[in-house]
Amino acid sequence: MFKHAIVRLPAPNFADGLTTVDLGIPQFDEVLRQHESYCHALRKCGLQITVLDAELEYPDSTFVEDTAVITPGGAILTRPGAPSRQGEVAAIRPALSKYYPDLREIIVPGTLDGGDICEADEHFFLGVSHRSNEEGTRQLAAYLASHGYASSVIDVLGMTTILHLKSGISYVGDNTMVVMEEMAEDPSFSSYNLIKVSPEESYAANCVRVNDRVLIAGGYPLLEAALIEHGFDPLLLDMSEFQKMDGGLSCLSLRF
Ligand code: CIR
Repeated sequence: MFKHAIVRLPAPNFADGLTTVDLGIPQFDEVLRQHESYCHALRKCGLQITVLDAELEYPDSTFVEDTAVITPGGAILTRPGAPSRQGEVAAIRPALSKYYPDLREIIVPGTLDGGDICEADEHFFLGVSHRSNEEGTRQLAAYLASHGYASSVIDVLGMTTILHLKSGISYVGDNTMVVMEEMAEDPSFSSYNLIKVSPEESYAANCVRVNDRVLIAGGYPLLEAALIEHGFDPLLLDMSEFQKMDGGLSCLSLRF
């Protein structure tokens, strides 16, 4: 069960952040509205939320998930792979250290984005991507092992359609993995029940189990129906403005 989440308000220069997609410029009033709905959804799932102020210096800083990896036993700050995002880590530290006084950190030459880390109960999948390097995943694996967690690496460097590992897979509990069709044959997932996401709905593969609900992006009826069929209770969120900046649903919060 999650009890808390940390989110950060989008800054007025949100549209100046990094993106690889060509979906238009996010409309700031709509960005704020969608962010507010996201916070409302987390509260509805029973979470107490810390809402951090917008950080003008870091237009991508509303994507807080990339700055830390949290386990039931402790938390570790990351070292984001995009140089423009590395300062976000110092900005999240005070909020996180209230809950995790013994914060660890990924250090040079490691790079790691939280979006590359998928926790599936006692096992963590660590993505090597254009943001997270092997050294970063090696440091995280050692940290996780010291807390009794197993991990394995999945290389997504060759996948041009996703930014992070979790853009393509999400663990939703009950031994079930939501997975983009093109990753579904990966032997790493052979012991899970798979909910496959068709190519036209691939953005929705990034979803989040929060207590009794699964938060998913709205407008993806096949995935919504598949989740219901598997006994999950989806909660739909409008994500269009975050999608324009390559942002998935999970990256808007740190949950613990
Ligand atoms: C970036 O490119 O870093 C941001 N514009 C989007 C980060 C999304 N993070 C995530 O999905 N974990």
